[in-house]
Amino acid sequence: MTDLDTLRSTYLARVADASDANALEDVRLAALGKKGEISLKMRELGQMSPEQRQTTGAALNRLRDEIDAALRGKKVALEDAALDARLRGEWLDVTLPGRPRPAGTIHPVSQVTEEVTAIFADMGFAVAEGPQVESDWFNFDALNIPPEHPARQEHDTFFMARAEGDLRPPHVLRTHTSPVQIRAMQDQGAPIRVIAPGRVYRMDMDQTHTPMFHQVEGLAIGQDISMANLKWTLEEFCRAFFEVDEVELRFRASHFPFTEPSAEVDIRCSWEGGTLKIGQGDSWLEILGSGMVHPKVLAAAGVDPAKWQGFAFGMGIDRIAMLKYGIPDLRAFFESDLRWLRHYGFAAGDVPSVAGGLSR
Ligand code: 2NL
Repeated sequence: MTDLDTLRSTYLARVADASDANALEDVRLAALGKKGEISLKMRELGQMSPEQRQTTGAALNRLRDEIDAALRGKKVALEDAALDARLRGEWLDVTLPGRPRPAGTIHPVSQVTEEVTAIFADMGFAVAEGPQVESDWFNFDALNIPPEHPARQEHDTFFMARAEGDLRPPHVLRTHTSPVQIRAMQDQGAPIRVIAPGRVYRMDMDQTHTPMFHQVEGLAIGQDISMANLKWTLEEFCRAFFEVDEVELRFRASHFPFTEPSAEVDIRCSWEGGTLKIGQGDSWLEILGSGMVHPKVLAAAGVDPAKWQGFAFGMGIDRIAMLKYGIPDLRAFFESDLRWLRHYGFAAGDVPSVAGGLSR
């Protein structure tokens, strides 16, 4: 093996072994740098005979080009490997969902409140809100509930504590959302169409009652609004809410201090196979109370009963949520059990609308 053959195999091996850019630069300097072995051999050409210089010079040029090509090739290979390593480190699976599913869910009470609001909004009812701590005038007197009425006794209503010596009547936790509608009539006058959903409080606690629950009341006052308008409005509501084509309602005469006449409303249903079906069957289910607003209530709210009349109704949101979504136990509604909330809760962003579907 000639001198040059040894140089070739030595440097090509060192190029192949270089593991990074610095090692490769060391190899380049050792071979092709100013004081590199190939460069030193080039310098020796000057002392050679012309024939020898020609053959050795050509061989040295070939060797220099060969090592130079190997160095360039290795440089590209090292850069490619470095880029591959970086891309592997920065790898992102773009097929994964961009946003994880939110951990929380919409409570059935919130969902049903939104559904009820969407249905009545479609029929021209605005939403009214008001305080949960009310004066006894707004909660009772304005609604024609007399001082001796059982609801006004100590053990049925939550009364707020008073300072000693304060002889004014105590405020109460509202027992219905009717006071919200009294305030709406005082503020806006007639004609008016509002619903008032919200929390209400009664001193009651058993299998089917919680001391706080949710109610939605509705009110429509005009010059000639009648029980017929009430019946159509409630039928329309039930069709939309229970998502059935036909419903049948039954009005039973009843009594409330704030309406005259008053009616409790049942909806036709069946319990076949243990599951509730609304719209057909041999059973009736009570779903709400209603009536024509009592003239004294209109007067208390600043609306002239000689000129205006209308209907009102009230129903339990928790109760209709249980009926629609097959939730068996009322008390679980307010226990904040995460498993219950995940099971009965609704996906955020499934905003109910009459056109787009209430509960999909
Ligand atoms: C029920 C019964 C009802 C009303 C609520 C009402 C409101 C005003 C005037 C007159 Cl401002 N009435 N609300 C009327 C009838 C029945 O609720 O069983 N609720 C769960």
